[in-house]
Amino acid sequence: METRDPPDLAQAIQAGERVALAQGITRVESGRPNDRAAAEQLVQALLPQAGRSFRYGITGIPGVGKSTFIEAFGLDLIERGHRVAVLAVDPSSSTSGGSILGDKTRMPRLAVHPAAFVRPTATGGALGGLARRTREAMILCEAAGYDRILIETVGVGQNELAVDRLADLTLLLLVSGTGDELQGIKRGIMETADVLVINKIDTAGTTALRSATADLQQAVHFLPAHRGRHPKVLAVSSLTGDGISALTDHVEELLNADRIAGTMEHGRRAQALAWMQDDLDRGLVELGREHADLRAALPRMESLVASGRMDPFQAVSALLELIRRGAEPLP
Ligand SMILES: Nc1nc2c(ncn2[C@@H]2O[C@H](COP(=O)(O)OP(=O)(O)O)[C@@H](O)[C@H]2O)c(=O)[nH]1
Ligand SMILES: [Mg+2]
Repeated sequence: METRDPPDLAQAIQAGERVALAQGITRVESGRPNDRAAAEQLVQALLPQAGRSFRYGITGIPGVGKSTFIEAFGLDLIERGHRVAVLAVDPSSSTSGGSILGDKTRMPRLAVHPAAFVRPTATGGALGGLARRTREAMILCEAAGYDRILIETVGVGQNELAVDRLADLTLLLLVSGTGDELQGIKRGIMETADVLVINKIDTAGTTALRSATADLQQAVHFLPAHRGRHPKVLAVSSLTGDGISALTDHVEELLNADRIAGTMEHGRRAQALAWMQDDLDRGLVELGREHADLRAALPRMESLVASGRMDPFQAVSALLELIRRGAEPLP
C-alpha cells in the first residue's frame, strides 16, 4: 500500500476516505520511530477538527457482552442520525490472540455499516502507549466526521483508569442474575462508572432481575459520587435489543447536559493535564536513563545491590545524586 505524507493523509481523512482513516490509525499504532514522527504531524494537523464527538467508554470483564452491546447501541445511535466509530482495545489480545476477530464478528451489522467504522486495535506493550494510541485514533475518527466514539476495553486493574481518561462517559457492563454483581468487580472500577448496565436480561427471571437491579441501585449510593452524580442502573439485553433505546436516551441526555453545563469540556481539560503529567513522567525516566554518569555507574551499583553489599535505597540516592550534580547527558 502506498504511504501518503501526513498533510495528504490528513486531507483525505477529513474528506471521509475510510482507507485513509485506516491508514492513519495504522501509523498512529506503529511503534517505528519514522511512523511516530508522521503520526504526531497527522494528529497535530487534525486536532482542530477533533473534539466534537461524544466519547463513550464501554468496559466490563471478558464475556460480559461488551462487543454485542456495542453492536446494539451503535446501531441505535446510527438510527438517531449519528456516525459511529468503534475502537476496541484489548490489552490481553497480544497474548490470547483471537479476541480481536471475535470482536468484529460480534458486530456483524455495525462492521459493514456505511455510517460506522469499526477498528479493533492490536495492543500489548505499555499501558501508557495503549492509551496514547487510542487517544490519537479517536482524534483521527473525530476529524473524519464520526460524532460518537465507542471505546471497548476490558475492565481490569489499571486499564480502567485509562478508559476513564479517554471517555466522557463510562458504561460498566455486568451480568444479570444472582444478585452478587458487585463480587469480583474492583471498587475503583465501580467508582469510575457513570452508568451500570446489567446485560443479558433475556437469561434472567423477572423477579431475580428486579431484585438485582434494586440491590445494585442501593449499593451505588454508598459509593462516592462520580462527576457529581451516582450512577444509574439500567438493564438490557444486547442480544434482543431490549432496554437499549431507553439506555441510549439516558446516556445521550447525560452528555448533552454535560456539554451544555461545561462539565464535558472541564473533564477533557483534566484528562489533558493528566496526559501531560503521565507523559512527562515517562519522558523524565527516559531522560534519566540516558544520563552518562548514571549509565556508567549503574552496572557497578547493580552488582553491589545484587550481592547484598549495598542497600538498594542507598544505591538509588547515590545514582540520583549523579544527576543532581548536573553532569552532561550523552548526545
Ligand atoms: N443471552 C445473551 N447473550 C449475550 C448478550 N450479550 C452478549 N451475549 C453473549 O455473550 C458472549 C460474549 O459476548 P461478547 O460481546 O463477545 O463479550 P465481550 O468479551 O465483553 O466483548 C457471546 O456469546 C454473546 O453472544 C445478551 O444480552 N444476552
Ligand atoms: Mg469484546
